[in-house]
Amino acid sequence: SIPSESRQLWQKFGVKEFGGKEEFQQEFIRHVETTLARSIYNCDDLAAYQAASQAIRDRLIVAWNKTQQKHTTKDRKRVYYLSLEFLMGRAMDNAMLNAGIKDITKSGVADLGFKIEDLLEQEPDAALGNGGLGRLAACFIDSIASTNYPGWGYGLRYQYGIFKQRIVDGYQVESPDYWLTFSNPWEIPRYEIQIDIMFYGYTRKYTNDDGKVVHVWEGGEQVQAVAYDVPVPGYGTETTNNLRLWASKPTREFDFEKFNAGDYESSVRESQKAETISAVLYPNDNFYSGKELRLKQQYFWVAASLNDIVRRFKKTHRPWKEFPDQVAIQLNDTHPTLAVVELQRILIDMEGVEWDAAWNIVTNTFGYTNHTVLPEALEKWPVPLFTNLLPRHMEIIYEINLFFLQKVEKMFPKERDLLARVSIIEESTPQQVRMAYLAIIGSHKVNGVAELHSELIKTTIFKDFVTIYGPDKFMNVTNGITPRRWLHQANPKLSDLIASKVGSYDFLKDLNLLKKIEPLAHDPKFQDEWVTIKKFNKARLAAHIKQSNGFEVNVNALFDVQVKRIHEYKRQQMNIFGVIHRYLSIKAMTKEEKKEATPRVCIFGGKSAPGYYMAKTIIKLINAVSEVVNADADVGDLLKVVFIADYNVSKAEIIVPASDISQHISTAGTEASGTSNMKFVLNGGLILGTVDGANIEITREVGENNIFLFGHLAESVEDLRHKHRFSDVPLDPNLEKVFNAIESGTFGDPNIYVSLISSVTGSDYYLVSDDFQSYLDAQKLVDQDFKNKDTWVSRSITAVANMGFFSSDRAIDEYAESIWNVEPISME
Ligand code: BZD
Repeated sequence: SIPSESRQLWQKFGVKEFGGKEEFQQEFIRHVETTLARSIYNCDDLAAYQAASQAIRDRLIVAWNKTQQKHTTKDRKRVYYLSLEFLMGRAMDNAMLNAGIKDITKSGVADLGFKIEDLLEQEPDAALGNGGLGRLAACFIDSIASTNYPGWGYGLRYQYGIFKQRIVDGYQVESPDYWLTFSNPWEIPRYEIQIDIMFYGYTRKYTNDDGKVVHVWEGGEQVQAVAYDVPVPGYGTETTNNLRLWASKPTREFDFEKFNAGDYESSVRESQKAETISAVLYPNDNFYSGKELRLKQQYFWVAASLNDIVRRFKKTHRPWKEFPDQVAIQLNDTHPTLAVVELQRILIDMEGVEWDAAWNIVTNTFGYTNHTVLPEALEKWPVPLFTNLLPRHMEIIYEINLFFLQKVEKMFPKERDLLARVSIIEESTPQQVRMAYLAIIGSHKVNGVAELHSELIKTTIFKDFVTIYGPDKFMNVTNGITPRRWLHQANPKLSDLIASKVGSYDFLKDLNLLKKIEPLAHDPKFQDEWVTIKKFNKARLAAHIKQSNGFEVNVNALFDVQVKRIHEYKRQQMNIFGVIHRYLSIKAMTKEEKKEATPRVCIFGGKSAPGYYMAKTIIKLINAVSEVVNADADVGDLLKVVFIADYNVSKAEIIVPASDISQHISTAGTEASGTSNMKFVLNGGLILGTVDGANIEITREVGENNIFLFGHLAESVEDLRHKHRFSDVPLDPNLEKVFNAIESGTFGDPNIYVSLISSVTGSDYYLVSDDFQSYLDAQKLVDQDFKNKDTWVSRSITAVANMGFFSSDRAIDEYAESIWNVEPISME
């Protein structure tokens, strides 16, 4: 470290926070001229974005360094959030906001000839996630920093994020999202942090001089993990935490040998192979496909992260039993479950800790969050594949399973079936490793993400484990969203209006303060301002639609939005069938009736997994309906159908504030929580939804009058499915009319939709027909209620006023208190 006589100099010239606009401008120009090697003559918006982000980045790094130093000196327990996905979106606006330099930058770049909005548009989304799970991780690390918890995220630095979606001839077409073309100013490469990761090979054991059996794993393939750090600034605090993303690189020795031997080609091939590990994000959400490369990704990331965490712990020279007092690790779904096995392996094979002591440490360290009850989403790895890739881990899993089953047998000696049901190994051909069971057994707490979901996991997929461990191991932490991005950044006008009424922006840190606007729900002036802002946001979206889809939509129409991953359980098919029903009704209307009708713009958006045929068919149908309806002169402004291509975080920031109604209409019991439902309501839209996921808690908070609920309840779903399987259930008559229209070719070649229709006329697993009438009734009510502008706006205000609970800050406090046992560290 630096000798004390030199330190003054370091302090004197250390990078400081911006004193004002001019210092920002100076830094901006310095980066244009040196970092980018450009000048006043060739600085376009992209270069200006890059220079501005470099200037902001420098400040983030200063805060980052300070925070890390503070956390190291304080030496308190940290939390590590392991997630294969962090769907961050753009960083610049958030960085300016959280660093408190938004005004400086905005007017700073304006003086220099740029508009801040244009610069922000230059940034590609960091789209390292599929949907809700990845976005939740992004909201959570924002909240961990904003509430001053010492916490790091660990993930993979994919070179390709979620694919880009185009619509060609009505179909989804995917192309790669290479988001690193112009380099990424928001990451700090840490080439010095390199960790060797092994795969394949074999295991052997021997007895050492002390008579102890030692297990050795000799890997067959080695790659290196290189760290890239992304600073995560908290809002209204100096705390800047770290998101560490791993990239895979070939090991130098390995490369060198072959190269030296003259085998250039295979040397290059091998090194490319190493890089493929972290190359691409798997584009499935809520679907498991057992690909070896995916398991490799999981182990690569888990092993690198644990090595890092353990190294940090060892620096403190504490005894191993104190590990769980210093480290909490949260498993975001089962994707990082190998961490349980890897920590056990490090402790027993590398550090010589006894099995029981090690296992105690492991289980006290981990918590596991479940995000789904859908059977097709539960990870199960074939034992042969697993054994080949990770032979030592497989042995340890067998051992964990043996001890667990022995315990269960002792507790329930008469229940032979129970053992087979809860075994980590499923006795199928081939055998499978049930990752969720391993995660439960290896953690001290298991949580669901909304009340209903947390109850469901206890009574269905994890029922036996409640019998074994008792109910206290299982809990609920309802999801939340960060109000910084999802209110202030996405909807600055609404945020400003609220601030002007409640006296400050403190609600962005304590969302319960929104309650203060409730008395204004019937205040005509406030209502006017509220409505004006909604109109503005609708016009902003309409401009986007004009640009991307090429047609105008009427901003006075009701904007009805469903944007999320396309999945049968989310029931976009029911929505588009409803749109067709509306279209047919309009066609049958008299002139007088048309005058009374509520005009609607039905907006869809979302990606389908590339291999998900049914989801792709739904996209095609939406686009086919859009084409017919939008061109039909009989319909005019009464109905427009829009599919917004390539839905992502930055598009969500435009779409969410513009909704009057948003749809969250999953079959009851299938959507674990949903988080966009929270975003829409926070922005003054009302929900049309089923009694599912967080819709239930949103209803409790905002009041039954301020949400449109419909459909069967979760408790009836099983019976209904049973009926479909074992008797003839007549198709809903309105749905039949819709199907007749599709089958008669109203929306193009009906052959395209045969399987989509028979999924409903057949077993109707998602109960589209059962819920259809109730859905149409709810839609009718929406149409009627929207005409009454006064009540509509007061409902919108009341709903927003009661959304405080859904801040991810609250969710993080709950995790910290009841699972992690970590405390905030103030930066003062
Ligand atoms: O997680 C989603 C659930 O479907 C939502 O109900 C919930 O609100 C969010 C956050 O808890 N799950 C996912 O988004 N899941 C995935 O994206 C995913 C990705 C890979 C593999 C399995 C699932």
